This record gives sequence, structure tokens and C-alpha cells, in this order.
Amino acid sequence: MPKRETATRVYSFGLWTVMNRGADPFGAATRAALDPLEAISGLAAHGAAAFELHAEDLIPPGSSTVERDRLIAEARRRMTDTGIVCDACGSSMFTEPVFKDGGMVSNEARVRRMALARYEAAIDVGHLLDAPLFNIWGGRDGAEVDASRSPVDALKRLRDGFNELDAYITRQRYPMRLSIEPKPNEPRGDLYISTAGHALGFIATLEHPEHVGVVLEFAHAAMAGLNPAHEVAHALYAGKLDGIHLNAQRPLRFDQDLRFGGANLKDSFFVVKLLEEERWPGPRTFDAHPYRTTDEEGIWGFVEGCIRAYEILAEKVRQFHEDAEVQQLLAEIKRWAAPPQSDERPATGPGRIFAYERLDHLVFEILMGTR
Ligand code: XUL
Ligand code: MN
Repeated sequence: MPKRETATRVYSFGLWTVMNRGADPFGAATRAALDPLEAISGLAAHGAAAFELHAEDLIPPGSSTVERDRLIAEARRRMTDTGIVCDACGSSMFTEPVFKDGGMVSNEARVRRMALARYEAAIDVGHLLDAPLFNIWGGRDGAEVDASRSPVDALKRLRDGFNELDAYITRQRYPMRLSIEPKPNEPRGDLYISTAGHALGFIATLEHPEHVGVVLEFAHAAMAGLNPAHEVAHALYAGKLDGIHLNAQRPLRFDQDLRFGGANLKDSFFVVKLLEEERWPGPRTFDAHPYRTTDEEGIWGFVEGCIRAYEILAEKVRQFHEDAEVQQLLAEIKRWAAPPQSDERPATGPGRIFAYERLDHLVFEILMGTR
């Protein structure tokens, strides 16, 4: 397959992806922790032009201001040396016991305050790394016990929280947008902002909806049993796709975060097709975990594998566009979309020209490399 130019496409990884130690709910870590600074340099050396982080990935909670500043200066040095940029920042407060019943939605006012302070501190870190986006995945903002809180009250708390964070960014004059990353469940039984539709509807209720967009993750859509390309389409249509997290996820399972290309061949193709056809300019970010069986060295193969999977699928998209039979079938479909010239009724019986069966099979052949 010919190598395609990558100049205009930025690949990005969450720092947490390569720092992941292979632990799961049933088993302890299987590899040593990668230092965050090494993660930045390693990603740059293996094809990433950008990275995303939780502030805590770089700066352990409880660090002094001096330590924070040292780590930021060191990260910036790595960024200057390699050319890699930071495209988004967030906070991993969801790991901490104090936020066990939520950050912004907690029933305890003091915890909600702490959550906002924690987000604001992380926004500062993002700004110091020149991140244009602060992405919030509220991993604990959900419930198992619906009797504990009205879901409407939870949404009002989220609204107040997002409005406050937006006001903070404006007050600080940071050139930064806010985004919401929806997910249906995990770690909570149910998260309040579950899908693209939930996020877009919620954003419309904020004081400044124009400051806030969405980051959509392939696996999160798949976990909800939705078509990931259709999810992405909703955000694109609304002009609100601020980020994409690519990975893989088999249905009816826990949040697997598999390497992009590790499952969902056809759905992955259609997500790549959509991003490429729409010329979406944002970074292609991977939010996946190397398998638990992968050792420290294997992590970089995982990184290259994610990028290569995207490149191959983008090449398949190009092949789809250049395939004469595919184009002829699409042209036929288009002809029927033209305004009718007569009052002839649409035929409904057999013989209808929509050759979807063939079109779908051609996609299969292209993906299999048999065409
Ligand atoms: C969790 C998830 C997070 C966010 C960042 O499923 O996707 O890693 O992307 O907090
Ligand atoms: Mn994600």
C-alpha cells in the first residue's frame, strides 16, 4: 500500500494511555509506570505530534507549587525539543476517594467546591502547556442509587459547575475552550451525560454554549450500543466536535479501551471516512490501553499500531472514493435524490435500483484487501 502524506493529520495520545500499567478490576499492575516526561518524549519519537493529559498525569496530587512549576518547565522543554504540542488537558479527579460520589454532582457542597477548585488548578496547568482545550470526562458524575439524588438536580449542578469553569477561563483570559466527553457508564453504574445527544442538549442550557463543545470516544458510543460514526456526525453537524478519542470496543463488555483497529473494523472505517470526508481539522487522538500482557517495550508498538491502523483505514477511504464501481453506484443513488421531473410514483417492488447490497459488499472487499 502506498504511504500517504501525513503532513496535515495530527496524531495524538492521552499521556495516560502509555502510562497505563495494565491493572484491571481483578488484577494488579503488570508493568512499571512510565514517567510522564518519558511518555511525552516517547510519543514524539513514535509518530505523535500532540498529546493530551490529565494535569495529574504530569503533576501528582499534593505536589508543591515549586514541584508543579518544575514539572511544567520540564514538560515544556521536552515539547520544544521534539516539537510535540499539548492539544488538551483535563483532570483525573475521578480516581480519588473523596470524589467517590461525584465531583460536580456530589451531594456534599464541600466536595463540589473541591471539584471546581481541582478543575481550575488543572485549567491553569493546561494553559501553561498552551492547551487550547480543557476536556471534562466526569467519570464519577453518575449514580448507582437513583434514590440518592434527582437526576435533574445533578444536571443543574453540572450546569452551575460548567458555567463557573467557563467564567474562570474567561476571567483568566485563557484562549481555551471547554469540552464534555460523554460516556454511558463505568465507573458509575450510569453517568448523567451519556452520549453525544446528552452532551449537545446539555451544552445548549449553559450560559455560553458557544464556549463549549464535545469530545467523542469511539468506545463510549460502542458501549451504548450506538453507531460511533452517527455519534460523531451529530457533533460535526452541530459544529461542536472539539476532539475525538479513537480506540476499539467489543459490544456487551466492560470499557475495554482496545488499540484502535483491535476490533470494530467496519465501524472504524466509517468513523475515519467521516472525519476525512468532512476534513475535520482536529487531532486524531487515541485513548486506548496496551493489553495487560504487553510489556514496557511493547507500549511503543501499541502507539505505532494505533497510528498505522488510522493510516490504513484512511487509505481504504481513498480507495473507496477512487473505485469506479463504487462511484457508479453512488452516482445512481444521487440521481434519485434530484427533484422529480414528473409525478411518477416511486417504485416499491423488486428491481428498485438502490444497489446497497453490492455497495456494502464492495466496502467489505476494500477492507479485506481483495479489491
Ligand atoms: C474514560 C476516558 C477518559 C477520558 C479523559 O473512559 O475516556 O480517559 O478520555 O479523562
Ligand atoms: Mn476518552
